[in-house]
This record gives sequence, structure tokens and C-alpha cells, in this order.
Amino acid sequence: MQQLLKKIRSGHFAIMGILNITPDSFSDGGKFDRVEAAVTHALDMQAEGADIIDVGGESTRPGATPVDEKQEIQRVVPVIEAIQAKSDVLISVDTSKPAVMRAAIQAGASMVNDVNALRERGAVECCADLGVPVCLMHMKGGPRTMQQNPVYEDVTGEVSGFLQQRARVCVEAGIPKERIVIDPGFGFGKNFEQNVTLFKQLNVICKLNFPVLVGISRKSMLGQILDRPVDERLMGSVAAAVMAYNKGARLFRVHDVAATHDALQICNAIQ
Ligand code: PT1
Repeated sequence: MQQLLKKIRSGHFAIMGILNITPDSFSDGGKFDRVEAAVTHALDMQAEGADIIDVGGESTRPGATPVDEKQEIQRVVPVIEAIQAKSDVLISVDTSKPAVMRAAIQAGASMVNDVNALRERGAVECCADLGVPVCLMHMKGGPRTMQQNPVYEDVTGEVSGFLQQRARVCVEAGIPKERIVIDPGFGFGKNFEQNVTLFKQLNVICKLNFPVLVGISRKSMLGQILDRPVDERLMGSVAAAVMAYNKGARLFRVHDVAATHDALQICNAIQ
């Protein structure tokens, strides 16, 4: 993972393929079938060009309800182990809970992706101790209520200040700067206009001297522009990835790996 981050700092892009391990995400023919289906999807995404598989056992999309720690571990650990057994693809764990971070890293994940930017008690110390890279994402409020009425005076300034402050806390706790990735958190406590403003000004976030990860794939922000349901947002998602690339983002958390990979290869060749 450190090597991939070095590549990204030198200008390469990388793709993080999304692997949601929630009861509704894979056909339910029992636990073995679920793990098997998740591993197949992970290997497919790797073959399509994913550098990292982001394994998540708790939905953080707007309105989602929390999952308890034990259940989250029971969802992600068998999948991480099963991917590891079949492939050398890098794995990140999408969680905010220190116990899940520990269990996932022990099972073979090599990065923590936290939509809560390690604000949970013990999370910063946990990641410093584990010695793995972290993705710090901006979110205003919590998943359950964050879309109710988000207010900003200056969304980009606030997001940028927050990410710098969280990075500083991490560095002070012993996480080297080289292990930190930042993410503006599209759709997390931001209304449509705020998401668009933040996207327009993404170059400001990219100037902070950390690799920038963006997650916009299939999000409602694109749905509002296109007036299309979630399964018809492929072209919009790819266009948004290209725009983000042009503003300096280099890590892309996406559902549609093959299409995004092609588009970003073109960006990389022509930039
Ligand atoms: C993200 C992200 C994430 N997004 C990182 N991790 C989700 N680092 C989960 C909608 O408006 O952007 N960065 N982990 C998924 N969250 C959402 C949020 C999904 C909003 C959909 C929407 O449609």
C-alpha cells in the first residue's frame, strides 16, 4: 500500500473498487454464498483495473442506521480473508470503529478508510499503532441526519480546514504524513449546491499536499443533474471522475471500475 501511495504522489491515479458487505448487497443463499459472491466481485474489479478493494460492512449513505461492532466484524473479516486467499489485491476497510479496524487489518487489509476521519474515541491511536495508511473524509453530522439541513458559510473553506486539522491530529499521534489521504466527502452533510460548489473548488483541496480521494460514483448529486435512477448513472459517474482528475484528485472510489479505468487512462495520457 505504501508503494501505491508513492505512485499516486508521483502523479499516477488509482482506483478503489467498492465492495459493500451488507445483507442486501449480495444474493442470500447463506453465509458461504455471500462470501463467495463478494470475493468473485472483488476479483472481477481487480481484473478490471482496481488497485484497492474497499470492504465495508456498515452503510454510511444518507439515512442509514448503524451496525454494531461485532456484526460489522463478522461481515468484513471472512470476506477480507477469502479475498486474501485468492489474490494479492490491496484491501481497505471502510469503517469508523477501532475494533473493526484492528480485526480487518489483522485479517489482511492494509488501509483504513474512515468517513468519520478517525474522530471516534481511540481511532487515531489505533491507526497509529497499526501502522497503516488512512483516508480521512469530511462529514458534517452523522449518516442518519446529515442531509437534513446542512449549513456552511464557505463549504470549501470549512472542508479544507477540517481535513487539515484532522491530518494534524493524526501526525501528532504518530501517523506519518506519507500515510494520510484526504477526501472531501461528497454527499456527506452537503446539499446539492454545496456538493457542486465543493466539486468546482476541488483544486483547493488538492493543493493541501495530500493525495485526494473522491467518492462520487452513482451518488444522488449526479442523479439530480441527470434525473436518472442509481443504475443509470454510469456515464455521469465517469464524467465526474474525469472532472475530478483534472482538478487534481488521484484516487477514485467507484462501482464501475472498467469504465472509470479507461477514462482515467485517457486523462493520464493526455494531461
Ligand atoms: C466516500 C464514501 C466512502 N462514500 C470515502 N468513503 C460512501 N472515503 C462510503 C448519495 O448522495 O465518498 N469517500 N464510503 C457512500 N456514501 C454515500 C453518500 C453514498 C451519499 C451515496 C450518497 O447518493
